[in-house]
Amino acid sequence: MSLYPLVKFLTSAAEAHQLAPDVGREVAFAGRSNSGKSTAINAITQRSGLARVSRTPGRTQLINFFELSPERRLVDLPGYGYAKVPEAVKIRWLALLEHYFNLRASLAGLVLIVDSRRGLGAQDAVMLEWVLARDRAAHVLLTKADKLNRRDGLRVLRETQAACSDTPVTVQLFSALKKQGIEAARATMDGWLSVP
Ligand SMILES: Nc1nc2c(ncn2[C@@H]2O[C@H](COP(=O)(O)OP(=O)(O)OP(=O)(O)O)[C@@H](O)[C@H]2O)c(=O)[nH]1
Ligand SMILES: [Mg+2]
Repeated sequence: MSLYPLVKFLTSAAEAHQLAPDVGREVAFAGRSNSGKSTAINAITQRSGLARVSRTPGRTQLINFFELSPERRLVDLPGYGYAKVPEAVKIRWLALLEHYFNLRASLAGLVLIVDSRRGLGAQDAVMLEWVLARDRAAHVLLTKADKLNRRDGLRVLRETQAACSDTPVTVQLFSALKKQGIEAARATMDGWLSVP
């Protein structure tokens, strides 16, 4: 049986000392503000109300931890790239993210959420560099694929795969709305979390 529907909220962290205990394994979700991180977590866990989804970018300002089992977690990281956030707040978020990636022993892999209409951006590339530098796995979900026709979806997929071609990063199309790519995303996460 899948672990994902058993998920429950664990804790939120605004500062480094509030992170959940660094035990077992966890999969983190990062991406631009409004790229669909919270929506992807809800789709993968089949729990529509779990992570808060908002039309207002910058909604997830905390690191939110969700527990699948006592030593398995999903982590919703604060989105970056939202222009209206004050500079001082942005710097604090980035410092918290960098702290998280540098010190988190239980981080098994990163699911990088990228809006398929925008493609990989500079800050997305920084996230990939951080996790690859620490020998962690990374998988890109090109979200909101329902907003592209088939041809454009495949083009973005190929371009993103080409951009990651000299790394172990894997890429797929994803749509929470159309329930596209959910099984593939789970299969990748199962491997990282060592779910039999
Ligand atoms: N059409 C479509 N819309 C989506 C999809 N995924 C997310 N959205 C919409 O995109 C918006 C942002 O989604 P969120 O999941 O809140 O994005 P987020 O990355 O968690 O945003 P922050 O927490 O602000 O960083 C919402 O209006 C969602 O309904 C998708 O697969 N298809
Ligand atoms: Mg969110």
